[in-house]
Amino acid sequence: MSNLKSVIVGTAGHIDHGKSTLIEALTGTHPDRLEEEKRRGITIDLGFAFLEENGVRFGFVDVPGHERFVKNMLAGTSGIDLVLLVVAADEAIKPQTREHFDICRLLGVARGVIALTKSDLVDADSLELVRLEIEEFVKGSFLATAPIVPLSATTRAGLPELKQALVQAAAEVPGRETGRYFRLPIDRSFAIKGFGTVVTGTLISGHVAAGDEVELLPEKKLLRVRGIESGGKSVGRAEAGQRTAVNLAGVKHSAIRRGMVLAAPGRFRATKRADVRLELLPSAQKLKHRAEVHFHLGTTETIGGVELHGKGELLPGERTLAQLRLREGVVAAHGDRFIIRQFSPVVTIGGGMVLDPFAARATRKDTGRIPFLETLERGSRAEILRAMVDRNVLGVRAEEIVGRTGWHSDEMARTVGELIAAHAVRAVSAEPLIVLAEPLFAEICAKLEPRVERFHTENPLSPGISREELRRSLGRRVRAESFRTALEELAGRKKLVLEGELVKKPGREIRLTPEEAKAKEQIDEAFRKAGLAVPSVKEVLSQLAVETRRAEKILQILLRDKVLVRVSPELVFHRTALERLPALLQDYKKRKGERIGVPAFKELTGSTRKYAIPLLEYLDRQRLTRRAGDERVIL
Ligand SMILES: Nc1nc2c(ncn2[C@@H]2O[C@H](COP(=O)(O)OP(=O)(O)OP(=O)(O)O)[C@@H](O)[C@H]2O)c(=O)[nH]1
Ligand SMILES: [Mg+2]
Repeated sequence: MSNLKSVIVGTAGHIDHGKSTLIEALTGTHPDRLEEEKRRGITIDLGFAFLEENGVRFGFVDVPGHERFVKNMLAGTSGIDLVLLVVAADEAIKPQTREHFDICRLLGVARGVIALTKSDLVDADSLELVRLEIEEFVKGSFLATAPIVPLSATTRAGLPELKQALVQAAAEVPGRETGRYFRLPIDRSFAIKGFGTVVTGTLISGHVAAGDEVELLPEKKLLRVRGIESGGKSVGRAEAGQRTAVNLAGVKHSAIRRGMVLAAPGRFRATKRADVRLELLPSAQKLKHRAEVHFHLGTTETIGGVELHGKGELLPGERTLAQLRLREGVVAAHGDRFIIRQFSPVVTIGGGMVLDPFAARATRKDTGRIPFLETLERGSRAEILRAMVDRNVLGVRAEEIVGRTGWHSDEMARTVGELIAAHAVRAVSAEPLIVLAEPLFAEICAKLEPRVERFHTENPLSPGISREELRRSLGRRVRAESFRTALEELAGRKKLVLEGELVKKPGREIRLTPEEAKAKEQIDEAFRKAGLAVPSVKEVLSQLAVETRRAEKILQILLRDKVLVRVSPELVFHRTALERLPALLQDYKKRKGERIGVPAFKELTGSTRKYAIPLLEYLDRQRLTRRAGDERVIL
């Protein structure tokens, strides 16, 4: 069973041309399920049937031909591998033959088989005429070389030939992306007695297994997979390219609708603004900038406004890059195909491919958008990543790369690795991974060095600039991670030295002039001599021969070197004075017990109240004492 190739075939064609009858003739299952369908003899909603033939497991999606149900047809056609275009010999090509054909082409269906049904109703000459008409119709298209098989579901003539043509076309269907993240656009939700909720759809990427946790979008609800069926059989796991029924725990079937998506948790999210490649059908009327349209993607539909990039209007048959503003959030990934239909009257007018599912608002100033989108459309993975990174001065997070490209995180990591090795990007953070374009990174480095240099020139008495101040000088358009990495880079290249919170140029020593050196000694001396009865800072500085600003810098140096210690905003003590305190306290504790009040402390240290309180608070902070009411406990 596992070596069967799964291929999804969607029918297409005008109403009453014999699509459902043909599916029944091929598979034994009549795809029409609804009471109303049986009564009216037409298909209204999607029908499903399966066939195993020559090593291929065909999953058929039968669509309605009625023009009023094209939106159901759209939900069924996205995700098919092959189209079975049905043309009745007695009617030939009709409006929905054309519309369905256009839809298949716009959705990127690459191949198919053409069934010329009801051949029992016409003579050989008429049959030949219709065949010519069809050949003319598909000329130059994806169906140009598709076999045209005349048949009759009534007499069963031509059915073996059709099966053979399907098997042959199936052999050419390439394998799907099973390595990407799981995504299943839902086309039905119902309940089965004893099983609970079941949803079905065409699995378009990745795989899903019983026991998996999946996310229902756009609801963002986590659910557990109880079981899986594919092709009408219970299976442990289903892969991209298979019709899949998922039995879900923890949700009512009525809470799930066509258009919702089951996906790998956290990997997809809904978007309301996407940049796309858009193509207008030759049969459509011209499309104006900002026109409203019906938008269909996967099994979902909503209304959207079309903003043409750099154009006032789009002429029939033309292509352009555009931005779609969607009324409701839609789960979309790079490369997804979509269809647009005219607002009113509702007819298919075009479609295209999603390039950037999380586009920024379109602005006139953004001249880089068009080349960027062209790269997204045609570029290699490395080119795409590079273009994304180049457009973002802040750098790009791994999560964003995966979200905008639809790549698996392994593919993303490999591509990032290639670009790092090629020195095109720089990882400024590993966890979470954030990459920045190398030229932008180099620019940050280039700004930092002269900034530090200038700081030294302007502040000769300061040992270095604080990281915080240096960071601020770069402005807000630099991430903290980029700044940190740039500092490390420059430190590694020995261009800068990092010392705790300070950044300086290497070999940069504070060079004091003789007067400054003298002043430094004087300050040191003044505080040392004072012991615990310290003078005010102002008083000391005012007695120096150097100007106040420089005197303050010298004080800073003494504080930084911990010769002096700031105990309160106003009070500075010499280290040697403070170093005496623990011994004094311990001695007191031995003599008088562990509690000491403010008066006793004043007496012990020979200080006044003005000093005693800040000193005690300092000692509390140093955990040498602990406050207990009005007293302190010596620790
Ligand atoms: N004589 C003859 N009649 C056919 C053949 N195939 C289908 N029919 C008849 O054509 C009518 C329409 O067939 P359907 O299979 O319902 O057509 P359909 O394309 O599915 O129609 P919609 O789903 O409504 O678009 C039915 O009455 C069929 O019995 C055929 O090969 N020969
Ligand atoms: Mg039908």
